[in-house]
Amino acid sequence: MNDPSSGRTIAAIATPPGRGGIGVIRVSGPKVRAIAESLLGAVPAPRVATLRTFLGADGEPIDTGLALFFRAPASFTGEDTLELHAHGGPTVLDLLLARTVELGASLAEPGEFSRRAFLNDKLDLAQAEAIADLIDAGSAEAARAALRSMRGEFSDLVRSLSEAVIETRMHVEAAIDFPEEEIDFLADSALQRRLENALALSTQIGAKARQGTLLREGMTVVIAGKPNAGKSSLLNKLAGYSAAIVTDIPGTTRDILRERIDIDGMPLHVLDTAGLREHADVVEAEGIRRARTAMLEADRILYVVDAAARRSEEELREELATLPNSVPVTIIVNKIDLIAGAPRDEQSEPPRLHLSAATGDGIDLLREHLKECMGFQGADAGTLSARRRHLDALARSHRHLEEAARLLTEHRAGELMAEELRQAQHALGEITGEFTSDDLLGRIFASFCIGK
Ligand SMILES: Nc1nc2c(ncn2[C@@H]2O[C@H](COP(=O)(O)OP(=O)(O)O)[C@@H](O)[C@H]2O)c(=O)[nH]1
Ligand SMILES: [Mg+2]
Repeated sequence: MNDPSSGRTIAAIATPPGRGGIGVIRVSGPKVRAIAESLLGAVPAPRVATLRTFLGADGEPIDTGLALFFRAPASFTGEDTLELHAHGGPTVLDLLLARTVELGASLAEPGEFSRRAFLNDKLDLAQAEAIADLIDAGSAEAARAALRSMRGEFSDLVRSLSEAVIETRMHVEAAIDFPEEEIDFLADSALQRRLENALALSTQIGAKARQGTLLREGMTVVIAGKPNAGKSSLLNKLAGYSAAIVTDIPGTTRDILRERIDIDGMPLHVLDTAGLREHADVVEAEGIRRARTAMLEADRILYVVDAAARRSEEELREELATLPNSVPVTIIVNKIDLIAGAPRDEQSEPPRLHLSAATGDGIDLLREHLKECMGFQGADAGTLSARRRHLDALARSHRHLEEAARLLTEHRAGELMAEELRQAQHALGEITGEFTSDDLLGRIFASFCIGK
């Protein structure tokens, strides 16, 4: 183990503060056996729950409860570990914790158990992060996704990509080793195929990870469209109260309004913006500028059009063309009540929903649609949990792969390609924690709870 603090034996109350049926103290490290002998009279048989009296310094009982001993390396942390399941009152747990400290343990830092598990190769970094995500999950769907990642499904995908990159890199390095045949090696169509496969896999994993992040952090949705299309009315309907001012005067909304909305436990950040039009006054023009900036940072744009103010498909296409092309769009055909239309979800590309923000008809379709966009696809869709950090690393890796592909087709530059591939591999290693700085590890684990 290369953790400088690993010689310590750590202890913490692993259950949340307050009163409960039981409370759990967790102890891990080299002194666990000695602590167990003093506190319980003997080290319990490994992995067998045993009813014990927990003894104080004077031999007086503090509590009775279950003791569970895990022998290294067959424990969560990989070290000797003891769990004491006591009665869940703050005084009892504090006394027990103080007793373990008297016996040589020190108080665990946030995430220290998980950190040890990581350092002892019990789990990789993405799996450790998924534990925290599971604990923090705001919906059943998010919890399922976190569980899949915790079990290693996300890491396995990243590793398969990493292996594809390594194979490609080996091919390129073989070429460099035989300079006189380098061009032939690099011209091999197998290499081209390897790179293409790696890029395809990278795109696929990137999409999955992105979905996972949305599920965890919630997605940011910007409502945009022309003045009076009903953007603010839509925000109000989604929020369930009158958050934004609605009038029939075009240009009512100027500043951006933000609302956090929950759909079945999944967080959604909805931004209402100034209507997009030309010839606005100074204030409104600033609002429009902000609307465009917000759109650039959005996970999705809801582009609202007025069903009653007929526009040709051509016009609509022109309007859509002014939106940032990197952000997915859903078209909201609003005010169907004015044309006696029925709410519906056109399964088109881009998706198009017909609804009325005034009557609320079709809002349920929009909620379902947004849930789907966030990765809520039913119980066995296989969504994984992921974090921004993973997305960043995947994006960097992808850029290096693209650069490698460019170097291959345009220059047949083996050395440069090998370097790009090495960097792609390195970025992927950051996800699983193969390559990470102590600094980053510190930051990640510090955000965990105590006792985890
Ligand atoms: N009939 C009808 N009127 C609507 C609907 N949505 C909005 N409006 C009206 O359209 C006008 C502009 O609405 P508002 O939400 O302020 O539009 P914004 O400028 O896009 O924010 C207001 O008079 C609203 O009452 C709708 O679904 N049906
Ligand atoms: Mg408005």
